[in-house]
Amino acid sequence: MNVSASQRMKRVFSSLSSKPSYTLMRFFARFTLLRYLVPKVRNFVLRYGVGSKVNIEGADYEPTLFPDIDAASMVADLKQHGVAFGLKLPNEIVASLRSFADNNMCFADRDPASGFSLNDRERAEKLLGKKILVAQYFNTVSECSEVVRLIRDPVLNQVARGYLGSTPKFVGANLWWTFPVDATQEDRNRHAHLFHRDVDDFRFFKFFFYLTDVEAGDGAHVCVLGSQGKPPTKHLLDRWNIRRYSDDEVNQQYDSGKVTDICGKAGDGFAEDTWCIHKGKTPVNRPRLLLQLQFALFDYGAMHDQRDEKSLKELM
Ligand SMILES: O=C(O)CCC(=O)C(=O)O
Ligand SMILES: [Fe+2]
Repeated sequence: MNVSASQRMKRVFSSLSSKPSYTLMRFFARFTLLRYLVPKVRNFVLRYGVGSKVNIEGADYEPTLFPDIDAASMVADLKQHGVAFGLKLPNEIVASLRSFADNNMCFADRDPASGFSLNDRERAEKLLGKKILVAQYFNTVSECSEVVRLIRDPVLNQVARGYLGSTPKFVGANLWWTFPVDATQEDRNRHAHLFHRDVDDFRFFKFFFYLTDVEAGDGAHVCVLGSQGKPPTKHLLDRWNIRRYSDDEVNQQYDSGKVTDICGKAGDGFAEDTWCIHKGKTPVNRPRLLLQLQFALFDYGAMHDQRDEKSLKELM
């Protein structure tokens, strides 16, 4: 899957004209100095009263779903390891999110034109002429009250504020299935099943909640502890390159104890700065349903799952 230099340039120019701030951030946010400076400048500007203070109305007043969580220790773990464990959703929230997933269309390959109901997956695969590795729901913030409840949760917001070092911005919810199929390499690459790091902002992180049990073989998320800013490199400039990494490269670069398959029960959650090296494993046994909530400094409009209802089509 070698993309030629001219194809790459074409992509960059088209992205620059459709999403200029996001594209520029993707270039600059790979540099450590800017990752350090931009949050400081943003803080300075916020302190002097420019810009909004909290983007989720009332975030600090709702009762938390995580009364046993020590936000400060989660923030410390996130800073040290790039990941922090210990979140647990109440059973009734898991049940409601599962029921949302059971009763709404999901979209193969995150394509608004490829909607199908869960029990129609086989038919959808026939219509698409391929196995479906990933299917995502859209408009969860407007359609699913549990997602809103989580976005507003004071403990999650406290973690976000602590880790980002200033007023957090909620920038997107994503809820998706990963199915145990013999997926093409192209789909595995497209759906983040190869090691990579995300450049989603100068500082950002995500909460992940498993909504199905995830044991070995069920598509665990894999994270390399402490790998923030330390990617495998083939040569000097590769340090600033954003690319996929092979399993071999990752296993050679880091101590085996650092490469962590995150298994868990339905409801288990963790926070991760995906500037760390990470990937999703392609499941071989059971499907995985995952809810992800992302917080950052700036909202480039690129991370959310909102789609115009009119663009959402069921596969026929
Ligand atoms: O499916 C996964 O576990 C990987 C997802 C991922 O790469 C991400 O959320 O940034
Ligand atoms: Fe990622």
